[in-house]
Amino acid sequence: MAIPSYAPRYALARTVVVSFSLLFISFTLLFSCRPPFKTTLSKFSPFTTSQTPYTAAIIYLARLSHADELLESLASVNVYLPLRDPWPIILFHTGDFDDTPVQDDFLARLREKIGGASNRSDWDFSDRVEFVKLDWELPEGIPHTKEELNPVSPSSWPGYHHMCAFYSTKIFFNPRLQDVTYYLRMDTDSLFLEPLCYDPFEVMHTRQRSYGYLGVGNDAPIVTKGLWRFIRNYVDSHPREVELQLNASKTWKWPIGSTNGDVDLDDLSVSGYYNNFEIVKLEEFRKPEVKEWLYHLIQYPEGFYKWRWGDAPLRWVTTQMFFNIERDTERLCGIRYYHPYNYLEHCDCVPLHP
Ligand SMILES: Nc1nc2c(ncn2[C@@H]2O[C@H](COP(=O)(O)OP(=O)(O)OP(=O)(O)O)[C@@H](O)[C@H]2O)c(=O)[nH]1
Ligand SMILES: *[C@@H]1O[C@H](CO)[C@@H](O)[C@H](O)[C@H]1NC(C)=O
Ligand SMILES: *[C@@H]1O[C@H](CO)[C@@H](O)[C@H](O)[C@H]1NC(C)=O
Ligand SMILES: [Mg+2]
Repeated sequence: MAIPSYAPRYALARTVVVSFSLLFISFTLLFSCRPPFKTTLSKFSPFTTSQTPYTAAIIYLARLSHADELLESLASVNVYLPLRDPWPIILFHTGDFDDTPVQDDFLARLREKIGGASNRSDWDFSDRVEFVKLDWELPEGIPHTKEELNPVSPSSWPGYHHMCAFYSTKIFFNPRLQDVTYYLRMDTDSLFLEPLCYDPFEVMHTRQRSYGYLGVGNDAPIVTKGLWRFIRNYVDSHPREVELQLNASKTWKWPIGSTNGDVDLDDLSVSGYYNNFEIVKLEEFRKPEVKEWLYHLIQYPEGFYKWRWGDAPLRWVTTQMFFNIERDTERLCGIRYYHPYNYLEHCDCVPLHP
């Protein structure tokens, strides 16, 4: 079945090919200078909390096999993203970019792509690129072969599953990001299409947001098996830390018909941010109560490695559980952006300081 271009394959992500009824292809899915002087500063100037210093980074999870599309994406960052400071561009990888000649070659190609070897401003951009290696190992407690584990999405196992676990949980605790206030994630297949009329980090910081996004879709039930029950159990055991917040939320919805057993929870999709672009204020995801939830997820490795729970729905669930959505999240408008299978409703670009 051909899926129309505005509909993702199951939405958020790549998965196994199943022509699951359209009903369930629910449609489209489509930080820090932990400011070292924060306390001191606010002591002296209590009315300028939004002026506290911050640091930022643009991050990718890179693969040498996708170097061409990564170069396109980086070129779009170079021309279209106006940033107050030349923040680092961190390319996380799992070993394929480890050798210096490979890195040098990639950076030379980047300079060639964005301008020409003698252009100093192109050097400035490529000088900001860093390579950071991740060690991905299958966790204890699950079979380490595909045959024994029998994952729902075998064709992408285990790389894609590692990616989901990385972006859902581990990213917040990565040592390179320890002193980064905000990260902006791009995927190798993410592209900016036109100039943006503001610096998105400045918007996040000025408005004191914890999570910035472009749109919301959902992941199909085939890749969220067991997730609703996992959430329900966690919420039931954390009435004060989590249930109170969800009860008060205008955006959180438990699946209809699930309480009386009319509907099998495994047949219901879970919403998710299109987080192939996102801005995250890291320290907000390191608060003890969030950490406890993330740790709970890690303690159930089948979630990521067998059932292929995605980082997109988990980002949605985590922000819903712990943030005040109206106060803490920002839909970043006016970003002309492309990622395969995501449908984004356009909203106009409004400069931060018109
Ligand atoms: N190093 C590495 N990176 C990966 C792997 N799988 C995915 N990624 C990266 O993780 C990011 C998300 O992967 P995508 O394949 O674009 O995921 P997706 O957007 O959900 O699925 P698509 O619909 O295929 O685009 C991209 O930057 C990928 O390059 C992997 O096995 N190894
Ligand atoms: C150098 O590159 C920048 C952007 O990458 C471009 O705007 C500028 O025109 C280039 N200058 C020259 C002399 O090529
Ligand atoms: C949340 O709402 C449900 C349903 O109205 C109620 O049973 C539950 O006690 C509430 N939980 C808290 C912690 O207020
Ligand atoms: Mg992608």
